[in-house]
Amino acid sequence: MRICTAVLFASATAAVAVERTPIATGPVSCDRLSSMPLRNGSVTRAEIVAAGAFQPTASSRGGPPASEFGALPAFCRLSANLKPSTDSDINIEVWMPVDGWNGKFEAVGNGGWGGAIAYGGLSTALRRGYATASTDMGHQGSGGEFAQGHPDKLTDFAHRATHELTVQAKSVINTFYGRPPRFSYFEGCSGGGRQALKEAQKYPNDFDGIVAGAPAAEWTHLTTQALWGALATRSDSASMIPREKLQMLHDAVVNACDRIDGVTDGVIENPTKCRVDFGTLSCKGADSASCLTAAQIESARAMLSPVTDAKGAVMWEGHLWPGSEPEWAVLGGPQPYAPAATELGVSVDALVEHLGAMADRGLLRRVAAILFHRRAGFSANGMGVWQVPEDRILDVGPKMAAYRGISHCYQRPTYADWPYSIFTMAHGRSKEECDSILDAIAASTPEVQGRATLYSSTEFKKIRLLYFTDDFKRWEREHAGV
Ligand SMILES: [Ca+2]
Repeated sequence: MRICTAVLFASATAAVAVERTPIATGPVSCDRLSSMPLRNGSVTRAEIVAAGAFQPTASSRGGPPASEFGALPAFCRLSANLKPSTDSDINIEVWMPVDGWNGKFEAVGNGGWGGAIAYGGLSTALRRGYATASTDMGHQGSGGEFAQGHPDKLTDFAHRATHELTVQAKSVINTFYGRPPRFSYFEGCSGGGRQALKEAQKYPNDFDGIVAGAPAAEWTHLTTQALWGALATRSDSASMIPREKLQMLHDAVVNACDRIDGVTDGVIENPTKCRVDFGTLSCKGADSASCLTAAQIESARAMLSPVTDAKGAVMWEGHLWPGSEPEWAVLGGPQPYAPAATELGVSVDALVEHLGAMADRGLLRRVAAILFHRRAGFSANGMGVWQVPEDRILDVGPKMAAYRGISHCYQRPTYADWPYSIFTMAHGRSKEECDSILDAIAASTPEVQGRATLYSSTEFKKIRLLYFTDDFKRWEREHAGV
């Protein structure tokens, strides 16, 4: 979760192996690209995708919303599999606008371990008129397990897949349009920023311009630094800095360092000049939201410190800088899925991926935390019951349901001595708050002919049912005939 700051590198012209400039061969229809020969690989698909017809796959989860894919222009979609080594399995896609090509090529990077085509990046570039391309970096899935025992796959991930993508995509673009791109660019952030730096360093003739956003370079050191922060804040519960204190920390840092750059604008222009002493935030009495305990001060100092060995010698200077506090929970915060993952015997990544797939299939609506609303102060509730003419119920019901203080809204049958057809459950901190909500509803619904409010007098039970448990199944068998 790195903040992407764009850094532009003009590609160097150092003497390295120069790829042969593709020779224009004249425009070729998209479907004929399926028989196009590729060095170290083969085309697996070449087809026109009609405007707005692209369907994102599960691996594009986390990218743009489906509506953005729906806004794509018509394009030629080419997929290919490349094997520059016997153990390589690199998938690439090249997307080329049918109309309105701006004459340029933009390859897009991945994040983290890659492992999927970056459909979001492809979508953005295509909509801007670029011919664009992306690779899965030679493996599937978001983890690094693929690398163990597969040095060639690691090489593909490190740099070869990005380079092979670039060479083949240029060749495909040249064949499809009958001319090579006027300019070629690479853009990537985080893991993609690392790809960008590696391209500039190792294949300087691949691109005319490279945007390396927040590059996650020097992975061995970088991940050690991530562990450094995690170890400092998770060694015990006292060391954990509660997420709700991070903004307070950030405010204190900005307050201390904002003016160093000469402009009080809430931005620390040069964090390397910012020296912060978290000791000044020490709690004078009991722990509270506006101060840090001694253990939390140590954790905060560690988050902004270089990695050192047992003797205090610096092993890695790269560390978080003052101003990064709001994002600390990524490295140093609690992991809400960790207990569930441990219980299921899978990694947190695998669990999150599984949940995402369930959501994609419509089996999971949401993952929610349940607030004990009574303990949070919302202890009062009142069921407003409303007498509404039958022909107005369908209009009035949704209006009543739209009130924020209403959690449930039903229509129920009326009886000779019970004229109330709509039920609205209002929640508040007090009976008066509930009354206010229901009074506001009454004031905005002139259709109401009569009303009453039912308050609970004794609570015998109030739970959420736990479905699919052994207990529940037993109960269903005994009582519900299931
Ligand atoms: Ca400033």
